[in-house]
Amino acid sequence: MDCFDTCEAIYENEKVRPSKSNFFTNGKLCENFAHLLNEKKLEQSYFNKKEIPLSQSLGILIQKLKDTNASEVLYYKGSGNLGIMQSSVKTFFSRYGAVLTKGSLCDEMGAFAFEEGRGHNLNPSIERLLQCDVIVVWGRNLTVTSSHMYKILKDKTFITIDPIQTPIAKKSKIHLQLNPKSDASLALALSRFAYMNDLEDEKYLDNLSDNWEDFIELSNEKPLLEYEKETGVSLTKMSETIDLLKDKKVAFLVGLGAGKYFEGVQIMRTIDSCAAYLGVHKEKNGGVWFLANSTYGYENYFKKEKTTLESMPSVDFKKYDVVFIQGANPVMSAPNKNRIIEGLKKSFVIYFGTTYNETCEYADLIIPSTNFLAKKDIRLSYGNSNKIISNPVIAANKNTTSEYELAQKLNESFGFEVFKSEDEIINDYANKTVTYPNPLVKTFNFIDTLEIEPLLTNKQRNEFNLITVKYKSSLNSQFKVNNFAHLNTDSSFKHDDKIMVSSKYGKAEFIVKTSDEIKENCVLFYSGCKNANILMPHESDELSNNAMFQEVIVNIDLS
Ligand SMILES: Nc1nc2c(c(=O)[nH]1)N[C@H]1C(S)=C(S)[C@@H](COP(=O)(O)OP(=O)(O)OC[C@H]3O[C@@H](n4cnc5c(=O)[nH]c(N)nc54)[C@H](O)[C@@H]3O)O[C@H]1N2
Ligand SMILES: Nc1nc2c(c(=O)[nH]1)N[C@H]1C(S)=C(S)[C@@H](COP(=O)(O)OP(=O)(O)OC[C@H]3O[C@@H](n4cnc5c(=O)[nH]c(N)nc54)[C@H](O)[C@@H]3O)O[C@H]1N2
Ligand SMILES: [Mo]
Repeated sequence: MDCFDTCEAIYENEKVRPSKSNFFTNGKLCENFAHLLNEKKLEQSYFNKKEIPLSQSLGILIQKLKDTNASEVLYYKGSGNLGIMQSSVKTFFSRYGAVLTKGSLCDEMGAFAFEEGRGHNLNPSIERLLQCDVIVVWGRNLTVTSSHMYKILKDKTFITIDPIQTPIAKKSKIHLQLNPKSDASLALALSRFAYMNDLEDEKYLDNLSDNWEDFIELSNEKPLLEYEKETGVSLTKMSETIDLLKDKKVAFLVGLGAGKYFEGVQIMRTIDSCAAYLGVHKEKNGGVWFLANSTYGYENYFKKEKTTLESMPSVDFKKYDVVFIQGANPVMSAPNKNRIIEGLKKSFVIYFGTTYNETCEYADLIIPSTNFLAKKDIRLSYGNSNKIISNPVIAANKNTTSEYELAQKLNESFGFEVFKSEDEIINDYANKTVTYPNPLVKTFNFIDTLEIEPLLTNKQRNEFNLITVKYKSSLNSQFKVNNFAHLNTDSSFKHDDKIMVSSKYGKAEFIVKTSDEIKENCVLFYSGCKNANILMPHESDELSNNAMFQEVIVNIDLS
């Protein structure tokens, strides 16, 4: 599945059990793993909503691709399954000449930012994390989205930076409950406090970078009180934070939260610069952990041919005659839901996945993918350096096909070179030992200019910042659907009120749930909320082709 921990299960006496030998899984699986096992699988092909045999659906697919100009075909892959073999289909479509996507609905702004700063987006080792005293959880819902990792770290001292009082914020020694989209200001202000407290190691910084002083100058451009106003965090709390970090081994666990905006890359770079300035990359210190590049150092068996690329969040389905969707549920997961549905209605949609999801409603052709229990794959991790081989433990349903089988069949049908055998590819990944640069961060390019438009400055009564986060009992749009809008208890709306929420992208009704955990100027929607994505912008961020789910102000009225 798509999460940090890459947990591992074993199959014994026809039962799936958590692996005890896996350091992260450590004998426990999360709720979502159980949901994955219990969900209703797609076991039949459909054409125009009518059941057809698999051979026929594959025949229709091949004919359709042969009859269509490749540049009128869009291949759209989601992250329903992050196994390496899943990309085989993408390689086929690139050879065929289809349009592919670039960027992501997820983490590209961070990857882009970290590469600008230190030349790569790699996580330090787990050993380095374990030796840290203080963990700064920056825009990351740690207990929910990395529940295994949290269990390993639970006795550490935490500092959480999040507009929401998340479970990890409650367990933290300090919670900086900042205003949404004010993270760059907070990162600058914290750096400034570190500077004023002589925390910096000049000799180390001179070695690391030739522009660290420009970063400190940048942090000096505004009076501290300005930072307090922008972030909503008191200077006393900022100063306490720096006191707590002093002479400690520090890890920054950074999530998506701070970066879901137009200037997401600049914001993430400022956070990364703050961490570097504090010296977390020093030899005996911690580092910065994000959703790292998991394929670093491996041979890429599924290279893509050069072809046209469209930005993932803003891709317009209606521009294409044929849209092939694999392992994704754009009707629920992509921003500007109404636009997505309009687009799907106007093109020939082929859906290739394991379940009948909301996107299937708009599919002309549905091809069922083999369940993970019945296909071979290998999963690398963006959260740690684990690699897990997934062996088939049950027989595949005869009406389904795996990604690798489909890609090979398409290669053959179009006269393209077939791939090496699954075993050969997977064994190569399994046997390869990857070595990371040492030290991991040798040089650092600090951010030295910033241009960020604040979002909600003069809040009107019914205006709110939109926050959207992951949910404990679902994986993005999978497993559990709801239609709740979460507001602060003191907002003018009451628990169970029916409200109309609108933005410049659309409007929809929701049921209110209130709690003290939500910041007063925010409305929160969990991923998997039925109508939330109606409200969100489909435009790409400034630099990285990433979605910017939270770059929007919404209005709320009773409905
Ligand atoms: N149970 C579960 N686990 C998952 C997933 C799931 O759906 N369910 N999804 C997986 C996927 S695809 C991903 S990408 C990862 C993501 O993992 P996370 O990055 O942990 O996921 P988010 O839920 O996006 O959490 C972002 C956090 O940022 C906070 N936040 C929102 N706006 C701001 C802001 O302006 N500034 C700051 N500092 N914080 C802000 C939110 O309140 C939230 O706590 O999780 C993975 N793990
Ligand atoms: N409102 C809101 N929207 C969000 C987010 C949010 O926090 N809030 N988070 C964003 C993020 S970080 C991400 S990563 C995206 C994720 O968005 P998507 O990539 O669309 O992922 P899912 O919604 O999990 O849907 C994945 C689909 O893949 C299918 N699938 C599962 N396993 C397999 C398999 O083995 N093979 C094939 N072919 N299909 C399979 C499942 O049936 C499932 O319906 O959503 C984004 N959208
Ligand atoms: Mo994601």
